[in-house]
Formats: sequence, C-alpha cells, structure tokens
Amino acid sequence: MSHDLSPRVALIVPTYNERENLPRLVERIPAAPAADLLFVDDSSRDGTAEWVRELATRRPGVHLLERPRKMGLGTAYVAGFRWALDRGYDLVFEMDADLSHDPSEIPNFARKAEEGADLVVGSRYVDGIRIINWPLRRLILSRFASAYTRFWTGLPLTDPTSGFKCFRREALAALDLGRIRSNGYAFQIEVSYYLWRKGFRLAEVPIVFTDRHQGVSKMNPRIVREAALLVPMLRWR
Ligand SMILES: Nc1nc2c(ncn2[C@@H]2O[C@H](COP(=O)(O)OP(=O)(O)OP(=O)(O)O)[C@@H](O)[C@H]2O)c(=O)[nH]1
Ligand SMILES: [Mg+2]
Repeated sequence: MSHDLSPRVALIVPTYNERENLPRLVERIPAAPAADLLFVDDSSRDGTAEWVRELATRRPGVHLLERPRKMGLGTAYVAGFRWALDRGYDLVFEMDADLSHDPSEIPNFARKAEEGADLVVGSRYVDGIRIINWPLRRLILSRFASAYTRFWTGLPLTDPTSGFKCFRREALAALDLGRIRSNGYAFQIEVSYYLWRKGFRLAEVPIVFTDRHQGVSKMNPRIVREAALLVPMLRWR
C-alpha cells in the first residue's frame, strides 16, 4: 500500500433488487476515509441500477457494473475485485447492500489495515454475539458454519462467513481470481482461507449485524450445501 496519508478506497456492493435499501446505505457511508462506490448489479428488476445511475449524476465516485442476469454473489465480487485492481485502489471493501452491515463501521476496518492487516474481517462473534433480529435457526446455522470451518481448515476467524471485509490491495492481487469456485457463503471462506495460507495477515474487527428490513433474502439451501461440500476440500486445493 502506498504510505501517503490517504489510501484510495473502494467499497464494492453487490446488489440484486436492493433499491429500497440504497438511499439509507449511501447516507450512512462516512466521509472519512473518502471512498469510491462500486455497485455490481445483476439486472435487478426493481430499479436498483436506475437509482445508482441517478446517484452517479449528483455524487462523484459512484460507479455501476451491470451484468445481464443473476450470476451469484461470488462472481459479483470477483468482477468488483478486478475492477478495483485495474484502477489501483489501495483498500477494497466488501459490503452488503441490505443494511445488515453498518457503513459507519468502515473506519474501524481502515484503521486495522493501517496497523498492518492485509485482510480485515468484520466479526459478529468476537467478545460475544452481536446480531439483531435474526431467527434462532439462522444464528445456529451461522455458528455451526464457523465451527465447521475451524474444524476442517483451522482458519483463525471467529466469523468466517462474514461478508463485511476490507482487503489491502496486495492481498487482493495475490488471489488467483480465476480459481475461486464458490458463489455463496463459501466464497467468503474460500477467499480468506487462500490469503491465510499464503501468509497474509488476517485481523478481525467487531461488527453489529442487523437482519435486513427491506427486500428479500437470497440465501437458499444450495448456498449452504455448497459451503458444506467445499470447506472440507479446501486443505487439499
Ligand atoms: N450482484 C449480485 N448481488 C447479489 C446476488 N445475490 C445476493 N446479492 C447481494 O449480496 C448481498 C448479500 O445478499 P443477501 O441476500 O443479503 O444474503 P445474506 O445477507 O447472506 O442473507 P440474509 O441474511 O437473508 O440477508 C446483498 O447486497 C444482495 O443484494 C447476486 O446473485 N448478484
Ligand atoms: Mg443480507
């Protein structure tokens, strides 16, 4: 990372039918560190892309990557990572659009990266559990996924499926993006695992996770199955 005082920061936000959530999301993004915004939209049918295009006319640093159909979260992030690497950003964030992740916590990640972490992962489970409004079965599934991941891989993260993350450029550049196979929760585990195995420094920051108020969850049994099958194989890949 360049060591001037202001790293170039990109926030990547994948969207699929998140129009109702975007105004509040954008409002909550803090002024510092100054960040550009990339929405990766998969042809949402609720006017998400139109809203982003309109925002771009009145707010600098807003970008939209449109894909022709719903292609999954993992490939949306890979497309966003490529976009950010091509443009020379120093810090690249992943963040959900549904306000489950609170943009006001972004500076905490940036601070950790400044202290030397290559990948900062927002965790719901350091020093307790901070989740608002989740049904118990979602919490159990998430906790089980954490234990399962730790058991099979040894990955030292308390919340390996978390999608609120900050990568230092060098870490992102070291990923073999063409090799990433998974698309759902497994994507988060896979990326963190590769960086950890390559010797990059992982750090966690506590986050508060709030269940979505608006819109529809894209979580499904296929995503769970994908993670259950991929995780035990990671050590051999
Ligand atoms: N571009 C794109 N974005 C997606 C896709 N699937 C999910 N997303 C976005 O990825 C983020 C996380 O998806 P969610 O549906 O909230 O999934 P989740 O947070 O795991 O599950 P919930 O707890 O139900 O919200 C949101 O911003 C979604 O709009 C996809 O196929 N393409
Ligand atoms: Mg969500």
